[in-house]
Amino acid sequence: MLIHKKSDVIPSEITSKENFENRRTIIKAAGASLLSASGIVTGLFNNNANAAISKQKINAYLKSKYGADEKLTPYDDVTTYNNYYEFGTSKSDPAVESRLFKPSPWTVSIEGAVKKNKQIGMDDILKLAPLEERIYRMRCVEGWSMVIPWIGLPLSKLIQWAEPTANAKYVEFVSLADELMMPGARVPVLDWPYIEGLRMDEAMNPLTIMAVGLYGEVLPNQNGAPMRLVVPWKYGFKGAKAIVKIRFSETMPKTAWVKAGPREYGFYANVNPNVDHPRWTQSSERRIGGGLFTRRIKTQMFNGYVEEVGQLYSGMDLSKNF
Ligand SMILES: Nc1nc2c(c(=O)[nH]1)N[C@H]1C(S)=C(S)[C@@H](COP(=O)(O)O)O[C@H]1N2
Ligand SMILES: [Mo]
Repeated sequence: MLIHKKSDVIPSEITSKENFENRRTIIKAAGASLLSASGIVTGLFNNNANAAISKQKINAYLKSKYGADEKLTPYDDVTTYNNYYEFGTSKSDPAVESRLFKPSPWTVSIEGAVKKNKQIGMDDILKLAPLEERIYRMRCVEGWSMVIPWIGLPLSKLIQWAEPTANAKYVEFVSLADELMMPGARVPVLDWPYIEGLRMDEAMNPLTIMAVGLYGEVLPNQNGAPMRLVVPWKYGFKGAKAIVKIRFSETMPKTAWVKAGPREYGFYANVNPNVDHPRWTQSSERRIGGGLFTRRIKTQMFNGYVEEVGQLYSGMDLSKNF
């Protein structure tokens, strides 16, 4: 994000999709995901390259009470216009460069202020709670947004399983940084691994989920397979992908973007149209999928989730705690 200019539309992005379509025909399908092994999904890969990383239906999930009453961003935009610097810094890179990424087997380590350190595999995480669909507005700090039908489980269920102690005031999420499978992780654009964090009450809020799918299918690699954080009232960079470690702590985690640019990216990162980024406005956004020349729409306080999360920040100066 530091490397982006004021305008969030750059020429390379306009042709990116075309390049992607051409390149995808030469790539073959990779390995099967763990969700199929656990019986939660069925369906085999076909020879469509994109199917290597998704196209596995998730059979059983609840339609949740949470959902934006808005037009969904098309699947192709959700899965080809991504930020995932471990796979490159342009929007079209992750869909292409993550094709051979293997999201299974997968184990998550639980550390820090917990009864005892432990590990949990993806299959056991999926048993912690029924999967739910959550249609959320997502707002990137760069000034664009999407509406995505995620499938996941409340983060609170995983935290309950983790058994944090009374000292746990914050939760830290660590993404995988594998230089072999992730070409972008060899490039020092960020201090790897990617780290994000939440205050405990934010993490326990019912809106906060661990996503394992989208559009009724297993999460594509470029969207953070096998499991990524989704916090819809915060800027998209909070949503750490491919999480391998969850650490509870008494002190505020040092997150990757705060380390990279503390004046530009805060720990809270709540969507706030009244607090501009030092280099661009946050008062409006471009909804992806409507074409490049559609009018920008107004950004809403807490991305429109004021009723659900506004009380978490009562008494805080949001221009200081940005
Ligand atoms: N590990 C990791 N997680 C990440 C990022 C990243 O570069 N690496 N980018 C973040 C940013 S800036 C955004 S906007 C969202 C994008 O998620 P999406 O591609 O699924 O829409 O992922 C977030 N999670
Ligand atoms: Mo972002």
